[in-house]
Amino acid sequence: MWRESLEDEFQQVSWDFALDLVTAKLRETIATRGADSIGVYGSGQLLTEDYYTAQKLLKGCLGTNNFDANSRLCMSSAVSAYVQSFGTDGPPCCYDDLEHTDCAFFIGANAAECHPIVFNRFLEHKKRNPKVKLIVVDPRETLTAQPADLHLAIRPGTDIDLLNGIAYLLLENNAIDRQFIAQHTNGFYDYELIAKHYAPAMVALRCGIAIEDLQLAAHYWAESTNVLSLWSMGINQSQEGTAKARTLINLHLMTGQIGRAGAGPFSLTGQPNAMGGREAGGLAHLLPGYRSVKNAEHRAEVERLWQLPPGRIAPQPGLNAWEMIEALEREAIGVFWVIATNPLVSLPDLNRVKAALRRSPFTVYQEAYNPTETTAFAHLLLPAMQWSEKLGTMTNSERVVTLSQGFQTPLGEGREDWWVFAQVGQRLGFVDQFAFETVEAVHHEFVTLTRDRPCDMSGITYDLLRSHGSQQWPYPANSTPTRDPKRLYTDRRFNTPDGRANFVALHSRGLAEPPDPDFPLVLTIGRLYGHWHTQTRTGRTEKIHKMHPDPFLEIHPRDADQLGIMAGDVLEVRSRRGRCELPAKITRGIAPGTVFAPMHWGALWAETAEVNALTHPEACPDSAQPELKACAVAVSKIVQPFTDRAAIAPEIPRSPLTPEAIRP
Ligand SMILES: Nc1nc2c(c(=O)[nH]1)N[C@H]1C(S)=C(S)[C@@H](COP(=O)(O)OP(=O)(O)OC[C@H]3O[C@@H](n4cnc5c(=O)[nH]c(N)nc54)[C@H](O)[C@@H]3O)O[C@H]1N2
Ligand SMILES: Nc1nc2c(c(=O)[nH]1)N[C@H]1C(S)=C(S)[C@@H](COP(=O)(O)OP(=O)(O)OC[C@H]3O[C@@H](n4cnc5c(=O)[nH]c(N)nc54)[C@H](O)[C@@H]3O)O[C@H]1N2
Ligand SMILES: [Mo]
Repeated sequence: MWRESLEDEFQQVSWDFALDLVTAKLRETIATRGADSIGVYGSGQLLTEDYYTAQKLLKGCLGTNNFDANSRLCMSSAVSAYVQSFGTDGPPCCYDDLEHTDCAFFIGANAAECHPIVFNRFLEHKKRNPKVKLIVVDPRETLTAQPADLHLAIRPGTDIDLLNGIAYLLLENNAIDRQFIAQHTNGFYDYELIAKHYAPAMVALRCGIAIEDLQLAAHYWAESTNVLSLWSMGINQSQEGTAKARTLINLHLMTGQIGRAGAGPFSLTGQPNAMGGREAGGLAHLLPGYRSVKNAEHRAEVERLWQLPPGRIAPQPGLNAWEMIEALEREAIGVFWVIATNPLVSLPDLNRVKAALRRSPFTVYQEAYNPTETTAFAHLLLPAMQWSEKLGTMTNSERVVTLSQGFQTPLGEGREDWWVFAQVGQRLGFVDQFAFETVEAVHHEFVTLTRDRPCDMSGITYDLLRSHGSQQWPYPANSTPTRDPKRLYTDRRFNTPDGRANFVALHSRGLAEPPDPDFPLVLTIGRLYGHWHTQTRTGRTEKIHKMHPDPFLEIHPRDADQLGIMAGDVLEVRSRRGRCELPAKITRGIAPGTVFAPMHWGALWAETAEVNALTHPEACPDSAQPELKACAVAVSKIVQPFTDRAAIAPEIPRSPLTPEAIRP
């Protein structure tokens, strides 16, 4: 569907018309402003083949690295931490480790709700082996924290204090692996100097926890043969996301807890194919096969394999997700192309995002559903098939590649995302580069580019996956299929030039926007068991709607008392950037001074409950991942419970509000 301007109604057009229009708009903007005036914003929900085809089109044929993905908001800090500590990306652990560990250290991860299969597998192991410990580090008493032996309800943003505090105690008790440190790492001396500043009393005070609990955490680390730490957004979504993850990796390096069953730092990825996106080069600084756009050899290899002239791939990283918004503000973008993500709910500082998108001369939105909050800001809507309707591969957190085989008849005129990129590529004149007849041909070409790379999967074919099931990389040509998972770094050689892993020596910087007298509370935002992100997929399901009918704000009774708030009161939540309205849920399950809201209710699903209207885009300098987990807010009551609430927050709808709700 297409419309000339955001004020017009959409009219239905043919695929031919739509593809010609995209091609013409791309040509026009390249001719007038250069290829860097194109911005493509994709998603960890694309299949690897979709991702790969887009990289070839943008980074190869068109010569702009302006392809970024919502994975920037999700796991880019984990990527940069692995790269800096170990030399390359790639979680070193495997899911079997859940059954070999003596101590699981979940930090900034509510796996009971967000990775329930992982979590239940660990809980079964713990039930069978009651000595196995569970430590959970989270400002909230989540479903993950409830069965824990130790829950450290730290203040948001104090993870590095806590981790350095644990390091202090491990050093003091000589519970470190000096031989491992000496033979396999660099930089320990500097880290030791830093850690010595983190005496227990100071750490406990900063984190808002008891000294005994800190000591117990260090004791569990010290006494366990195998410690497995599992982290997710409470670590990554921070202005010091990379530093947090690296400091966690420090603990594994100083105790030698890596490269064997049941031990290691395991980043839990969020989206189904976030890992495949990394392998295919789906961030603005990456190229396929765990390569970097900054590396001249990598660029030359990829140019050769893509049959492009030397120098075609630009040596500088492209615009990341937030930089694309800033470029739209400057009117430096001619074509903005959004695929498989709903940025009008999920990006920070939504009011700014909305204003930026109003300035976009041509926004293409390639989506499986209509409407979403983002359709209101698009000129062209391209209907996409989703995973259940199409064929292609995905990789999970333990590096296992699965062939996802569609099982539903595709709806309407939806098409595969890779097909759209290939069509546009051909229309732009790259006929040979996009001569793929099938998705299998795309896959075959992609795996060729992984040969001799850390994520080598050049031996993986669709036939292999069909006949032997999912396979784990590295899987070079002529490998033998197996269901036994492999760990990385079992030989204790890392992917750095000297084979040693790197410590980092960093002090805690805390939150980008700490609370102050005007905005005295820290808002953190996360997920609920039943909903998937922006509800496009879960909001229309009656059972899920019953499970989580309304958005809410969790607040501690102490804070509620001070503000005269009762359960069910409708609250105004304000930050420096915006406001929203949420019913109060009073609970001791959240640390005083912190409030929590779920991320799932965009403008289509509830009135005035957009929590990302409050958040800010301050990001980690290494990963550019924004601090979506914390901003300073003020909370006040606007309506008594249930009295004239309907006037302010009308019935929460079961189906989306009318598109009027999201008129740009
Ligand atoms: N049901 C469900 N499951 C999902 C998803 C979904 O939408 N719904 N989405 C998937 C995706 S893409 C992702 S990325 C993952 C996310 O999975 P998780 O990261 O586990 O989920 P979140 O709820 O975003 O955040 C986890 C926890 O971080 C805590 N936290 C906040 N600030 C801090 C802090 O400063 N330090 C620490 N240590 N913790 C903090 C929050 O209280 C929260 O409980 O889930 C995946 N799985
Ligand atoms: N404050 C705050 N903000 C957050 C987070 C947070 O914890 N706090 N979490 C961040 C994280 S980790 C993430 S991952 C994002 C998620 O945020 P989004 O990516 O915006 O969330 P989704 O609702 O998963 O959007 C994916 C869209 O892709 C469509 N889709 C599904 N499959 C396909 C396909 O195959 N092709 C195409 N073209 N479309 C498809 C779906 O219909 C859906 O509309 O939110 C981020 N924003
Ligand atoms: Mo995510």
